Amino acid sequence: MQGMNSRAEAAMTQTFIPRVFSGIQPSGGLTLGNYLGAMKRFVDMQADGGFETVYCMVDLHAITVWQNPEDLRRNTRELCAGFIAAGIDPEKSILFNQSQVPEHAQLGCCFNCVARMGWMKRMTQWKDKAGKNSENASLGLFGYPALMAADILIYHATHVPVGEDQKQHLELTRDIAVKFNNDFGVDFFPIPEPVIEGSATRVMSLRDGTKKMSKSDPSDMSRLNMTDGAETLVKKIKKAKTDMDPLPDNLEGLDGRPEAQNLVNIYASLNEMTVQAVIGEFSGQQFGAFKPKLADLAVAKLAPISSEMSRLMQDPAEIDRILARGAERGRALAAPILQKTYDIVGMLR
Ligand code: AQP
Repeated sequence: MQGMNSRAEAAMTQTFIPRVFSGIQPSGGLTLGNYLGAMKRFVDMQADGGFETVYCMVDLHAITVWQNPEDLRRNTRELCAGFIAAGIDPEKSILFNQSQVPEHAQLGCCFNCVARMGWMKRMTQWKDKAGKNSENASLGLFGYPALMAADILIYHATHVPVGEDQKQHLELTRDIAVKFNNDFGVDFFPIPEPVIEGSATRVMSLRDGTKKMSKSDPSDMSRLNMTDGAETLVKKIKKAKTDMDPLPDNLEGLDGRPEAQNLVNIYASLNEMTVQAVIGEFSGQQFGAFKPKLADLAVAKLAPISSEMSRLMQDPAEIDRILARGAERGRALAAPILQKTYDIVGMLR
């Protein structure tokens, strides 16, 4: 990844170890949006070598909306299998589920007292997820961004790879770090940098190009799941909504065509090419011709990940061991940072 080393160096000059943190909720199956928007970056940053990398299945975030306990356990293991199948090496990166490192929740408790109600009320994810029925939404959902800030700052993480939808939460994390440092007159928490890169930072629903592809969308046809078999991937791409026009010969030709833009972005990201290059290759062709090419590409890139996930899922005890070991390593980093936070705040020990 270009520029990554210079970013790592910049973090070092601020005396913070260049460290990456990011998480994914085990709130359903892993989607292509999670993979292209987040997980591919996680793998790049692990490969970069300039960072320590900490990746987490954020189960405490998942329960901010109802989760069936058995499904949550299964989804957490499956997500862990997804991380490993996509290229996260649990020896190189620290990989665990959030609830096994209680320091996340403990620092989250402190940050609930730093974050302001007004900041939370402005979060678009809160407004979208709570909807019109916000009186009935959980307090956890409202406080989600303060716990997310704790996830990141409990490791003094300097860089956070995320999809576009998490940008606002990252800004709030930075606000919390600044306010804590100012309130206590310290330079304790780093101000982490979002890493939002690539041509698929916001993968959209296959049924509606104005809506984010999401694991919790009631329509399974709206998303590609990382566990979908070849036949399902082909069917979903074939049925994906598009318009009647051919692919344009310039980028502006995709303006106002969200579904077309989305499929082109997905192709570019899966094939590691620019959107411009995709347009160069397919300009003038109808989506009827483009979709089979996209489907072949999706099958070629995703099927190996999906089959490795199924293989790993056959040994849940091994997944549990990986998570427990990752949690132990996570705690070794998090515990001293929590203790120092408590000292700064004035807790006796
Ligand atoms: N459609 C997307 N395009 C690009 N990036 C995406 N991410 C999620 N959807 C897309 C990125 O994946 C990471 C993990 O997201 P998450 O699971 O913690 O929460 P989310 O953003 O709320 O994802 P979902 O799929 O929409 O989950 P539900 O339906 O449970 O709310 C983040 O970096 C996110 O940006």
